[in-house]
Amino acid sequence: MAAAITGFVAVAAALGAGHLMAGILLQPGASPFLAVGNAAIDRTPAPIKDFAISTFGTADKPALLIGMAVFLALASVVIGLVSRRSAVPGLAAIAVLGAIGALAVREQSPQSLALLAPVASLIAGLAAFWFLHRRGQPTTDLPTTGDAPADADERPRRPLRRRGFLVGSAGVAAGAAAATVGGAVLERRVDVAASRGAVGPLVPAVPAPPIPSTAAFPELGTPTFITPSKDFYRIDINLTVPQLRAEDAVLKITGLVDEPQEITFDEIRNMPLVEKTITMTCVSNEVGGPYVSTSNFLGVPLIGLLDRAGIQSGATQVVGRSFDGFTLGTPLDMLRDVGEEALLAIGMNREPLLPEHGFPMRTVVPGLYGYVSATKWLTELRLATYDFKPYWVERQWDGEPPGVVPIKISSRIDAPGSFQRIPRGEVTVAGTAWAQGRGIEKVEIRFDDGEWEPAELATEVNRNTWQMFRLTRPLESGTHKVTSRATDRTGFVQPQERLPLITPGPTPDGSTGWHAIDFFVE
Ligand SMILES: Nc1nc2c(c(=O)[nH]1)N[C@H]1C(S)=C(S)[C@@H](COP(=O)(O)O)O[C@H]1N2
Ligand SMILES: [Mo]
Repeated sequence: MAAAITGFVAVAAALGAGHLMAGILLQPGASPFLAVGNAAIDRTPAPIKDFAISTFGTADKPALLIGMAVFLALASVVIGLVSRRSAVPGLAAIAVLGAIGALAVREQSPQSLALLAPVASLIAGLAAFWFLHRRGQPTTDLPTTGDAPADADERPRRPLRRRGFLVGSAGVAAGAAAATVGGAVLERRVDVAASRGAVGPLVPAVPAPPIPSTAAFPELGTPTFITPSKDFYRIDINLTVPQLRAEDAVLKITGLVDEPQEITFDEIRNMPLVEKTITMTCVSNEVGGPYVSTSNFLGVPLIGLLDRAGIQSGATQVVGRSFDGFTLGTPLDMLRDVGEEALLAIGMNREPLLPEHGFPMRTVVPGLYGYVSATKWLTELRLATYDFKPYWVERQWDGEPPGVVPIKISSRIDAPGSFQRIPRGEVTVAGTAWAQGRGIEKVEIRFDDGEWEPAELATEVNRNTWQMFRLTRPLESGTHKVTSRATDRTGFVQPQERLPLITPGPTPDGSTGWHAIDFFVE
């Protein structure tokens, strides 16, 4: 028991010390535990990452952290148990864990100072293990043992020794907890909330047209037309939200340009802001899935900023780089096609971006999936060729033409819910369809594999947003199935064939297939 506690508490001390030092350094990413998690994410092959996203949804990161914590807890107990006789295996194992932490921090953190965190971790882990191991050893000579005859003195001293161990391990555990909390508190010194609060009201020079109340049927179960910012889907590779203050943010425009630029957040904030209503979609969204949301984005036209720098003729790809080093690439000609609609955004719904959605600035390109267009925590736009391989391209999700495809047409039934029981009488089916860039021409509904019937479309807002639909029919009691399919303004019909997201090769490039729901009429 003492051996297990020794291993467990020593590893906790190591993690706590690392977290505290990361807080002192103001580099959350230097915390060895988080760095190992981020390094693991970087190494996860795209299909597995995709599986994680579709299984755990946005909880994939807590799931990873909990998994790591459980693994470490078990490993630490084993480390303690195998060190009952000698401290050497435990010390060696802690040194190995420390080295893994240091390697991960070196990889994940651009600054060499960050290495102080895993070093602190290592020292704390070794010291705590050594200290507790000595106290937990019934056969080790403690200073109080003196040279009294073993047999006579063993009985009265045992409880004392055990108490010494328990007090020692409780003390170390409390220290580890305090260090962890301290690290978290210290990190708050980068006060992104205050920075965001200080941005002040964002008023567009060119507001988006108001959303008609007839554009959605939330009373029937469709989403509201504009997604409340806090409910906007979130997808990124980050375990912790990158903390970049507006006052520290500078956008560099580099690469194949005549005049490289450095534009501060304040300069952008003081440009005439335009507002665009755009529906964003993640390539990992399964048919019927939740990774699609709509916002009034506020910012300045992206292409105008790039043209200001003078794009050179060899450029084919616009690489967005994020504060944490993440990169993505947008084909320049696709960006040009979208024209003034693509934004360097600083706001959503008239407020500064939420930290999770890229505060202080990000890009948004209507019609393209997020992973090839929507860099959050943006720090640089580099005009490049396809020789540059962004994060996901390097990991097999093809970003080169024809790899970059426009967002695929899709429709989703939001009501009735899957397996919902509905009172006898009329059934109203309502849902959402999108084909950003092309617009929705019609949505058809079919009950129980019967004839397709056109649904009523809600008022269209613009071709870059989703469009709601509804249809009411009397249905007999029993189990029913309802299927939807949409057609875009070019006449392209949402295909029936379901392409799995997890396929070998340069896919996924977005899910296809019809959405169907089973429900029950009483
Ligand atoms: N810096 C950064 N930007 C990123 C990502 C990321 O992992 N890091 N993920 C992209 C993906 S895959 C999507 S779908 C969108 C999601 O943006 P949201 O979280 O604001 O909805 O952000 C994109 N921008
Ligand atoms: Mo995505």
